[in-house]
Amino acid sequence: MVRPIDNYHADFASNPVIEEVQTDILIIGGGMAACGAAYETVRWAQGKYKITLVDKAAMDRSGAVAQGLSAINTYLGENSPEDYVKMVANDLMGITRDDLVFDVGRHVDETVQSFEEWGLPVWKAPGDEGKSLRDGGKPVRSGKWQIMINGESYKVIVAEAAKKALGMENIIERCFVVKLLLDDKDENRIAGAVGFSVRENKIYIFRANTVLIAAGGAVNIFRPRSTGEGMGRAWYPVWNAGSTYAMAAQVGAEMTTMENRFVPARFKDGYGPVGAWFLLFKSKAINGLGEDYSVKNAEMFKEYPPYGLAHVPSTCLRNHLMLKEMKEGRGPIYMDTPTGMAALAKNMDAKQFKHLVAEAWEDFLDMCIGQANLWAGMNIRPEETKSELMPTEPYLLGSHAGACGIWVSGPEDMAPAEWQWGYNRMTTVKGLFTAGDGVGASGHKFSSGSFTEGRIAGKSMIRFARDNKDFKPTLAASKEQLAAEIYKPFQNYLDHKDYTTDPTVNPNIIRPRMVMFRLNKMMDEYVAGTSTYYTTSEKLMDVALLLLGMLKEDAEKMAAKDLHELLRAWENYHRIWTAEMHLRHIYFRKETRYPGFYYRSDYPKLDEQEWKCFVNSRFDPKTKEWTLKKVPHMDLVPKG
Ligand code: SFD
Ligand code: AMP
Repeated sequence: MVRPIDNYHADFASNPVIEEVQTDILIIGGGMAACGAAYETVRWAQGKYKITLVDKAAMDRSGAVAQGLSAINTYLGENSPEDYVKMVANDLMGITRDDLVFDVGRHVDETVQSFEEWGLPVWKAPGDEGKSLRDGGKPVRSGKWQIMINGESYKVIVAEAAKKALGMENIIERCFVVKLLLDDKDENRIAGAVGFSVRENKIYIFRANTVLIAAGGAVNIFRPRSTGEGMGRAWYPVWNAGSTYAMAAQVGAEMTTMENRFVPARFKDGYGPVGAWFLLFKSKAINGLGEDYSVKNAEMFKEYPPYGLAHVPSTCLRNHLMLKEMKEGRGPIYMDTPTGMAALAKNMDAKQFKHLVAEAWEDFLDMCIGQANLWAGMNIRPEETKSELMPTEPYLLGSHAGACGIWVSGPEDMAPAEWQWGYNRMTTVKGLFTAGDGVGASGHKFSSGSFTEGRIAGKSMIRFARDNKDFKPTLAASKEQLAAEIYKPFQNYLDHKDYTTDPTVNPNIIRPRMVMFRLNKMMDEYVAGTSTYYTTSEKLMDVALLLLGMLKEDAEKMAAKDLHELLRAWENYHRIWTAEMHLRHIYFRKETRYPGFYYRSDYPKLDEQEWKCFVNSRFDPKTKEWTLKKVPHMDLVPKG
């Protein structure tokens, strides 16, 4: 139970227990990538290194896979890694790192086969029931890359493997990591991190030789469509607040593709994913007049380069076609579930059809329970009633159909010299690694690819630890200084709480909820959120920069009355940093690279000549200044 600090002894804010943890390898996060890293580091450590994992929540149900999933979206099977590279490049409008994508592609199947061995039920083609993937069992494919699973307990199964590998004595759950620490003696060298318990009056100071930052993507940067009574519903996990991007940027890691975002088309209000409906249940999305707008508007694709000649147009362009209908008043957009299911039912008997209906519900019960609840509440039977679709608020992530993240060193056997500086998946900060949503310019990893990338990074970290075994981390700040910084929102509250009787109105302090609302509104209105149909311009972003500056100033006065609010305060600091990067990158890229995800009204076209390149940024921890630059793009796998 979270109690307000007034009920604690008065020195709660100034006198936390401080636990110092010395470790060789620190894994921040307990999601898919972190579990992969835990599993793999233990394999290569051979008992010689101490490995510690810290998660803000409980690993069994933390991160994006908390509710489970109904499909694994990256399983190559009969497809080649080269083909996978082309698909990813196509989907992300040509600007991806082929070396990183290829690396995931060549290893991902082994991961999925292990998941099955650990107990994850994978659907099998008729005749292959009972035959494992590793033994050549054919999965039920919903699409070229996707396979179906009974995945309600997906995360529990994956977390169990990681926990067994590491041992619970090396795992700290319910500790929110606030910031990374650089070494005091060696510039641009990671030395540790600090965090706080969300349950106890306790602060953790970690000293480490090498650190993996794998704390997922960023949600609630933009005003969500679900406000008021629906507040709290989102497609991506609300508890991932941009910690990966913010903490890495703060210590000077080079970031990439932060202008990218993911605006998923989802079942309206419940945020149910659409993939299985398009692919497995063969449904079509139609406009309010019943027209298949993907066919009707297909000419619009021709304006954009067919990068990888993939068999489906990119995700942002699919949105682009849908938005045209919405803007021109031909909404609402529907997923025509009855027609899709009726077509499938033609070759089915009554029992098989009942099974199909059960699977339709299970798709959501496995990964997005709120959507099934909404269906029940709205009297929707998918075999009889269409469901509305809607493009959601933007999310920042690097593992789904999005590519923002950190710039990392690539695999030794594939990355060109410019993309390689020693250790696979190491950021530009020595000893700091990342994976999953953290790695930029290489989306479409999904759950399986994120775990795989965690494994790749983990193996590399062991090599780094071995090569740097004499390193002794030195921290610049004292433990008391670090504790005071983390608990500052408590102090702000204690110092000013009695000034007014209304706890939400106080001229001296601001509550985390209000800060989030301000950020959400500003990003929505000026940085291409839903209220402008994802449109912005330099002039709008000038206002955003001004407002963000003021918000940052006020956020210094964020006040927390209990541990829960302290968590909310620090999530907001991470969100603000992430929002700033997103804004600065969109500002810098003077074109509309991702129509359907965002539009620059002052540069409405995609400009292949000037902008077929990465945009990278760096915050200098010493000067506190941002620099942005273009970085040449290279095709390592031919795309013609
Ligand atoms: O249907 C801190 N995803 C799907 N992947 C698939 O393979 N198939 C699907 O069907 C997918 N779909 C889907 C997906 C996600 C969601 C939410 C839905 C549907 C509803 C995507 C994958 O889940 C995603 O790509 C991976 O999980 C990404 O892995 P990773 O490791 O990068 O992120 P994470 O799993 O969210 O883990 C983050 C961890 O960090 C912790 N954390 N810990 C300490 N301190 C901090 N400051 C922290 N901040 C965060 C979190 O607790 C968590 O452990 S579908 O839409 O396509
Ligand atoms: P989603 O449910 O939208 O997250 O998508 C799940 C998977 O299906 C991802 O691999 C998507 O790229 C893919 N997908 C979603 N919609 C479509 C579509 N209309 N056509 C082809 N693939 C899709």
